[in-house]
Amino acid sequence: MRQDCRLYLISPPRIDDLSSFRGAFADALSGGDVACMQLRMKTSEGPASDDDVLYAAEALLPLAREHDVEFLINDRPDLAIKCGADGVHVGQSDASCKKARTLLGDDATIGVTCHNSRHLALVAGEDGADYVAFGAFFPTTTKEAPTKADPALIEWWSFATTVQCVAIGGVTPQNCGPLVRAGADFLAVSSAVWACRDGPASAVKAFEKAIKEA
Ligand code: TZP
Ligand code: MG
Repeated sequence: MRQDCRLYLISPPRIDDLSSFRGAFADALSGGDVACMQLRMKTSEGPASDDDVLYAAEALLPLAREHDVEFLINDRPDLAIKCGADGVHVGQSDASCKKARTLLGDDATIGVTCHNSRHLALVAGEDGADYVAFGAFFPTTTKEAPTKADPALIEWWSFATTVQCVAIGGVTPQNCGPLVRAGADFLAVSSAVWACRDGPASAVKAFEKAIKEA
């Protein structure tokens, strides 16, 4: 049992109806423990406009605060500052972790995509990342994930460092056991929650149970 592994939500790549998505987010938060929400509004066609991201953040951030859930913005430290988010998640081709830290300050949460690379993760850790994200562990249609990762990477990381790690990519309540047992600090999930047939709350509940039983 790894009760210290927690759920990290990633928004759907497109939010066409913000009021309906706000309802889905509230539903997810009512389902059980959620550590974090990352607003990631981008598809293979490109990112949403800055205004749309800020508008969505304005609608969702108060809910996150109410539930003591960290609210992060994908890719853009500048937008994270503008909307008052808790931090940012950056990829390898976004602002560097160091730059994000300079912009956001010591108290901000900064996470870095490290694909399946020990080297990238060690560099991110050295640069002061609060967490590194590994993936994709399972097939996903939410993003064209460039790399495949294995739970052994998480096991090595948890043994080698104290920097937290996030497991991402096609994670579901049914397949998350090996990631939890390997020592993942967070399971980052999008479609398994937002596209759950029984609704987001039921998905969050199912993750909570799967984590407890792992
Ligand atoms: N990075 C690697 S896979 C992925 C991201 C953002 C998408 C995760 O979404 P899902 O629906 O949980 O596979
Ligand atoms: Mg990015």
